Amino acid sequence: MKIVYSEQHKLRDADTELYGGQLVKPFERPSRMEYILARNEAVSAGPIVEPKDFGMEPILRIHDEGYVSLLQTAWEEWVATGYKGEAMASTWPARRMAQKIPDHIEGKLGYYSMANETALTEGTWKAAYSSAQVALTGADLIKGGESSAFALCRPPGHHAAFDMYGGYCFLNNAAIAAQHLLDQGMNRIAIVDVDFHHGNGTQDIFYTRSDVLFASLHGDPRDAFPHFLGYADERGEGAGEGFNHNYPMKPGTGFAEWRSALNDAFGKVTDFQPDALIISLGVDTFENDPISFFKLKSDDFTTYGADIAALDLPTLFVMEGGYDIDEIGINTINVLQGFDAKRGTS
Ligand code: SP5
Ligand code: ZN
Repeated sequence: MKIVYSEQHKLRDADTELYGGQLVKPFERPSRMEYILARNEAVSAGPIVEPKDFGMEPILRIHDEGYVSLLQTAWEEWVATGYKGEAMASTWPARRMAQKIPDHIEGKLGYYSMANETALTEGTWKAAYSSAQVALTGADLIKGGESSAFALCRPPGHHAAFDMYGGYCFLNNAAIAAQHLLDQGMNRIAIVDVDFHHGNGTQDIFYTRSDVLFASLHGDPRDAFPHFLGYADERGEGAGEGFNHNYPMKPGTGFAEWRSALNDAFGKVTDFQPDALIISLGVDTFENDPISFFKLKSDDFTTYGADIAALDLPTLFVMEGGYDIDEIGINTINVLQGFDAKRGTS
């Protein structure tokens, strides 16, 4: 399948992530893409294609205008204050506090974020914009009749909500792609999020809607980031009731249990009869991922790639998380190869 990719992701290269009380080099860093590209080069899972530019409109179909404009100007505003480090919030509109947008950049960052491990930096907006265009180009390929495509997005997107960044995410690439497919005439889209972390942003964006079904398999929020969303009793609201499905799982969860959750989610997808399937593809479920606690092995990624193909739906893969180690290349490409082998395509 075609792999959409742009070098522009390199503009997102933060120096700092707040981790365990220290500022460390971020887990979500440019070299992640090198592992994936190198593995693709070695086994030829698919040709690399450049993204097209769909402009701001499809981004603003999903995200708040004030939020997007903050992302565009935050770095300049931050530098103008005289602060020396990378831009990060230090206070939030928590319980019983005013939900008003402050004027000072530090307050604005708190208003528009849901986590503070993620620093804003000079090139972040451009990289996030490009990442969204990569996803839109993938969606466009599917709309144009390709049976599958891989949007190799970076930075990732699934933690980004209507008006909040965090969890290494700024624009919700999968949600933007889904809305684009609907706006191009499709009626129903299913998004299955297999990243280790709950896709809180995607859930938030589609929570009251019945035209996008969302299912997420993830570390139980009692134990794992993002901690404040992803419980099994979150099933959607209003018209969206019954169109949101969460599968939180405990530390140490292995492939057998994970796969049976996937199978359950696929039952919901099949009943929904979507026009297309979007997979939020994070490979941080791997046993050696540095920030996660599931126990998937490299072969398991091939196996579930084939499971996805068996649904027999036009399928867009959108890259999310997976950190630090050579295997993120192997595991990501294994999903595509498992899928292609089952479909009899390449
Ligand atoms: C896209 C994506 O995968 N985002 C993940 C963001 C997670 N950021 C917070 C990480 C906190 C990790 N705590 C892990 C303890 C491991 N010993
Ligand atoms: Zn993740």
